[in-house]
Amino acid sequence: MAQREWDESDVRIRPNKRGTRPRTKDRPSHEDAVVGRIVTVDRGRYTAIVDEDTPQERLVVAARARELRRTAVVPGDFVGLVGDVSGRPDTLARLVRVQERETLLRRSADDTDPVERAVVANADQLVIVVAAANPEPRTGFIDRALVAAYDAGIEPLLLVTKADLKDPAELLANYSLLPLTVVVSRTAETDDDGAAGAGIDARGADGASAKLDDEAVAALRAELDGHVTVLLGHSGVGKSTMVNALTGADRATGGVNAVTGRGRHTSSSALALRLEDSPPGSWIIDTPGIRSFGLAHVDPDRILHAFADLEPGIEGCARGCRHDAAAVECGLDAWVAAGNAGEAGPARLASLRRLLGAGAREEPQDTKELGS
Ligand SMILES: Nc1nc2c(ncn2[C@@H]2O[C@H](COP(=O)(O)OP(=O)(O)OP(=O)(O)O)[C@@H](O)[C@H]2O)c(=O)[nH]1
Ligand SMILES: [Mg+2]
Ligand SMILES: [Zn+2]
Repeated sequence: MAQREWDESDVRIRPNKRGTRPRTKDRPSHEDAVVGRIVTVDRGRYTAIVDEDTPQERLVVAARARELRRTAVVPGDFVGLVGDVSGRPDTLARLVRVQERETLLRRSADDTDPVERAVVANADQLVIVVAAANPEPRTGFIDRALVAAYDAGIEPLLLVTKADLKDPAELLANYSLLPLTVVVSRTAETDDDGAAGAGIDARGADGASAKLDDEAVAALRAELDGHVTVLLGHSGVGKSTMVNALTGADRATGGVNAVTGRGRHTSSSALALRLEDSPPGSWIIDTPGIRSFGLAHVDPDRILHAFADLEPGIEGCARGCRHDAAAVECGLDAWVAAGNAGEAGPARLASLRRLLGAGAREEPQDTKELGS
């Protein structure tokens, strides 16, 4: 098989008495490597787009070189590729380098798990996706995602789907004082013969993706030009449905289990898709549904930045105040009680304190790929 030729071990220059790992100075410089943008990762195979936006543009599938065994490579990464980079069927290139990242969106499995998982690299926008209903939205998830976005230097947006099922006004009241762009989406009005939109999870008559309201899709689309945007949310909230509407792609979409209220994890790996008719470099990345958003990797001092509506309230705090539930005379209590953070203030403060109480202090160790 052609694959055999490019076994990872061919990175090794010559047998090394002390083990199989090459000494640094023996490593090839790979100056001839071509650069590609990773669009998807699946079971150890890395698919990159090479010579993007040129007539030579192609997809190249690669295996990670042995020396990168412990390096996470995720969609959005720019990588160096050597070997057979023709992109012809059944060829396998070798991924020998990961370029320095502008941003890296990370999460941990839970707040005490020090192992970070890399989600996507080089995104400059994060669309936090929640459904108005089915599955029920959770402000805790949104707040965590906001923390992760700010921590990574990524601009967050909130997308509320399935507004045809429930008015999201109550949910959105929590975020009215944040400088946060919100897009609300729903299915298209059904015509009299009711082709689409039957049942709580709308499907096309052909069983394909729900037909979404054009205006809602256009509203999100307007935020995406010139950006690399990642969609993140629980399973079943409609990420892939939206990506299909934005790109004309045909990502599988699935239902939400009526008993558990959970999606079925229809998408199993992240996929970056180019936005046609947008400036070059405009990409949207669909990700598999995630259950939790652990923040073990985030310094607790940075959590407050995701609560811009509360942040001014710490002026009344004693020096060194941690603003957490154990803090005595934290200025935030008076600030919120005086109505400075609006009606949602008490809920927002409670959410902040949940995160401050949960934040692990341990140093993260390894970075794993999402889902591993
Ligand atoms: N009623 C209604 N249903 C929707 C809407 N958007 C998506 N759906 C339905 O919700 C279900 C789940 O959609 P998906 O796009 O597969 O959800 P996902 O977020 O990609 O899920 P995972 O891939 O598992 O993470 C599908 O049956 C969609 O047709 C909407 O605005 N309204
Ligand atoms: Mg999906
Ligand atoms: Zn305080």
